[in-house]
Amino acid sequence: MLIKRPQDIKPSEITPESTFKQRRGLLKAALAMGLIKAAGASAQEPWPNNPTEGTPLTGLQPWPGDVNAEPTAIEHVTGYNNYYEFGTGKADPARYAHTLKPHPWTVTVEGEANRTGTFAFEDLIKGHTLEERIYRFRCVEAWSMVVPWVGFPLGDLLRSFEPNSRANYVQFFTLNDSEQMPGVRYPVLRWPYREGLTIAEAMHPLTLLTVGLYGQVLPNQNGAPLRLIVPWKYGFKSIKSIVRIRFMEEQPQTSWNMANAREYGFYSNVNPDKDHPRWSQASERVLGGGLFSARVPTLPFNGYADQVASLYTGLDLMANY
Ligand SMILES: Nc1nc2c(c(=O)[nH]1)N[C@H]1C(S)=C(S)[C@@H](COP(=O)(O)O)O[C@H]1N2
Ligand SMILES: [Mo]
Repeated sequence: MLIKRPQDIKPSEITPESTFKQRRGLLKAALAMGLIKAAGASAQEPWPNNPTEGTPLTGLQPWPGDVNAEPTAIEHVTGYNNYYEFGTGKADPARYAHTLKPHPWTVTVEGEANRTGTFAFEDLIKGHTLEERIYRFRCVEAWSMVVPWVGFPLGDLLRSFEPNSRANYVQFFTLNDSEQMPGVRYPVLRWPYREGLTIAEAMHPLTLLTVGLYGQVLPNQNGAPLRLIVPWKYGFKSIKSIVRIRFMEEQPQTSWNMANAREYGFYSNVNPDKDHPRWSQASERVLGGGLFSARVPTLPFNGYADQVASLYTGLDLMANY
């Protein structure tokens, strides 16, 4: 993966960050006063009709597990991206992803489950409570951000398809359309972009089916209209603009593993002890800290070890990276 310097980060004109902070402050105060419940009581308000870039999402529930750190400025979250379908430069997705058409959108569900078929995006999120979760997010290239994502646990959706006893893994595919995605004309990766999780990882309550950030619908460059966020794994496991979900008995192929198996394993858990063959994973650069942005030590499982380490009991994490 290419590494760009902070100067390449495009500043954005719109900065809804102050609005975010105000709203967040109100939510926290309301939580403290017992005016609202921490999770899941009220039903989600309808998904906005034909949302465009920046359309606000309302009725979001705060989440009690937020990382205790200041969120990264929105211009970094939406201006410094990896989305190779729109080019390999960090500024390319913000520049070119406007050609993606995230609405209308369908997702095809197939494989080892009782309920399969093609579903409209709106039907998939209907009835789920959207939460705002501030997660630590770490890229394999040793930079990190703190992002207020919006979504709900992927497992809540997957269970509705009634996976059968052979469903040991779940594979995900991104849209593959050269009309909308100029980058797929170049064989930098195996298209469609694909990723996989064990069924236990996919069902883990931290694994977020993500439809927004900073209280708005997902910008195209961040994977509209729906993507995964798997906070204890390197960013590349968090596949964008998903069109297909497949329940599988055998371990699925993933685009990065197919591109370079020595560098990118199936598990891809954040592990400061396991170097990438070309660089250390012991520390990370916190995005948004300016030219001399802080390097901080990387935490096992990106700080989520208490919640997820038990998924890997008995697995050699140096051999299974
Ligand atoms: N379809 C698709 N999904 C993708 C990628 C990609 O190139 N294509 N890049 C991955 C990588 S390497 C990272 S670090 C994250 C970046 O997410 P962000 O741009 O929202 O920060 O998306 C991941 N998901
Ligand atoms: Mo990444």
